[in-house]
Amino acid sequence: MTEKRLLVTAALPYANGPVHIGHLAGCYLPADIYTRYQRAQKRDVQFVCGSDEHGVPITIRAMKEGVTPQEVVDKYHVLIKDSLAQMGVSCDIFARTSSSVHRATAQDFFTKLYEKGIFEETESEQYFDPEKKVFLADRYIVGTCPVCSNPGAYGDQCERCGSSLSPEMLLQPKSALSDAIPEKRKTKHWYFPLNKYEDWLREWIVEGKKDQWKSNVYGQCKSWIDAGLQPRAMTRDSNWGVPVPLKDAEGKVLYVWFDAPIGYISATKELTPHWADYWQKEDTKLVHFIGKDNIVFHCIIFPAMLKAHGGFVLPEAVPANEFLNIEGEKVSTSRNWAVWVHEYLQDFPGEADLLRYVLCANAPETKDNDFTWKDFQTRVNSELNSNFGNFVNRAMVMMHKLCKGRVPMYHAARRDDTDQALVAAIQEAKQKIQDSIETYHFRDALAEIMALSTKGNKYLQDKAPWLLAKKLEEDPSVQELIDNCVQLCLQLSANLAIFIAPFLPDTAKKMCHMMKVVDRMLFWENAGKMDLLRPNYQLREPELLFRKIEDVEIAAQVEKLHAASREKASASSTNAAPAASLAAPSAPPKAEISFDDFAKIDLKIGTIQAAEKVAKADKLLQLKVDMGNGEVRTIVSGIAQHFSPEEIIGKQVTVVANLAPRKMKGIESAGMILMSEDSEGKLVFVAPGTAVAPGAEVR
Ligand code: B3M
Ligand code: ZN
Repeated sequence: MTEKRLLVTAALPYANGPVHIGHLAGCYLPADIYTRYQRAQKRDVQFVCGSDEHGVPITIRAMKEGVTPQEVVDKYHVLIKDSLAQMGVSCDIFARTSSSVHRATAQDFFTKLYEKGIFEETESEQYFDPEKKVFLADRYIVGTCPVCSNPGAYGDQCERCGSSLSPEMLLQPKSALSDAIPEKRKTKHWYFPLNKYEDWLREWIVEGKKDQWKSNVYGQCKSWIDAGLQPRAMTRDSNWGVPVPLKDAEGKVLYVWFDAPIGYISATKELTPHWADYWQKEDTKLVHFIGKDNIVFHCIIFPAMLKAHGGFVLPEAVPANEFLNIEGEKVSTSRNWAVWVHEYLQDFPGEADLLRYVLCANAPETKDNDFTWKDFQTRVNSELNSNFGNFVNRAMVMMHKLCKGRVPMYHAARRDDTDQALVAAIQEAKQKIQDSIETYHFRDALAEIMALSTKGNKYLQDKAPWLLAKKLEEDPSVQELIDNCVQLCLQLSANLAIFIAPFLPDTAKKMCHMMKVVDRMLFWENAGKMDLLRPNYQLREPELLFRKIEDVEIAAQVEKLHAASREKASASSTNAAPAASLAAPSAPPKAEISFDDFAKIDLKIGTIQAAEKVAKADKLLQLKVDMGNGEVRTIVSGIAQHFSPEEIIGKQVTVVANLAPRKMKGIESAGMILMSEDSEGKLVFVAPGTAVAPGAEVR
């Protein structure tokens, strides 16, 4: 292991909402474990993070809450910062991209690229709100989804059925700001020519990182590069963001993915006057912890920007995690299907370590994983309590009962194979744990620690000092055997404190308190030592490290999760109305129509005869629907992420039979299927209660 200077970053959370446990498992906990370990190794490490306070998500949230973007970011910056701090995420700075240091840093970066002639200036047509006189990001255009008829679909996506859309595809498109019909206008932007960095990226990543980066990260980068890179606009028309530092750029700001990663640099600047060492000296190891949805920005775009600028180090590792689902379903802020960190902390005050444990033991390091409250309970009760906590507690209790509350001496003359094996196991564990952490395999490292504690329990069981104690009267020298057992168990406990500290910092602290040792003992150089606690040293009374989680607590959490999502669904029963959505354009009931208007719609019941996935469209299914009288229609529906083709065959559905046909992915769709959502926000077909003949009219 090289003794390089280390700079650790964790993705800057958008300050448009609280953080959930998927965020923790995705990048904040791994970054924290890694950094705490590096600090214990006495390495020169800085861990920077902060809130990402620009971009469309923030302005949308502001609109929805009827406040200014600044008010939104002020609120969520504090909430996120507190949640992370209380979870023990020990970043050295939690900065914000609305700071003046950041603005200057991002502008300087842009100017440097501009002066080097890197950017291409391009005029293009973009949607414009003629009433508000602003350009509209795709997200700011709302209308009816052509796939599921959700009236609150966005110009880039329908959050009800998941279809990827473009503004042109929306029926009745409107500006989310004013209800005006958007027009196309010319606007100028500065493009970063990613295509010119393709060869360099190929060499640096495809050839250079093959065996170094995690396969999920490497694979994503490779397919991006193989698909060919395009110039990317690095500016936007908006009044929220870092202003573009050019004369003819009024009303333009830096693209949020241009400024956000520079946030790592500006955060380091705010943290230390030696910031440049961490960014510009070759012997710095830069590690970005992120979730998988941020891979391309951290592995391709930002490095290309750094390369174009010159003089910066590039990331040595980007250990991105996959996603954490909750109770078998994808986290959805729009459906409020999430476990919010600030709520966990309210419900489990002072118990950050329990969640840290479960999220690391079950971290989505190589694939998406599922968090369930039942698993939380099982792991806390049977792994933390019955294994780790139990071992430490028994060691302490034995010492108090059988060794007068003092650390006994070790009588080397009576060492046996079992003792030797335990000592060897501690040393082996140290090596494995450190190798795993250094290669970002935090689950493995944690499992190794738990395995060591299992060995401790087994050792104690085999030695059974409480049985030995019964023989003391006839043979007082048995005390030496008791002493040896308790000695080793206590040394193992001290070692466990060192090992667990990066993962469960509060627990390690408690252990230090019980063992009356100072935090300094937790330095990694002490791991593997068998003289951490001196003989005759008096220790405190043991206290339980963890408590058991009761069934009622779990039931309450599961109910809370469902209730929150039900509430969300009913608060927005007319559409999906996601948290990040625009309440105004979609929520109000539609204008009254005459019966004649209604009578124009030809609603019929159909039966799905066949269904198959549409190539290159992960959201679409192509259906053959029996419309009665021998008529079978092709209808394309954006439900592929909600239903498998097999499960819907034979289902009856309501079809808008006289909707003008539309082409989707080259397939002509003749009609639309009516959908609704159940109380949990799951998509369901609007269907007759009993089977009816296909072709039956809906009146
Ligand atoms: N704000 C996106 C996200 O939370 C983002 C990360 C920025 S890291 C520079 O997914
Ligand atoms: Zn839709």
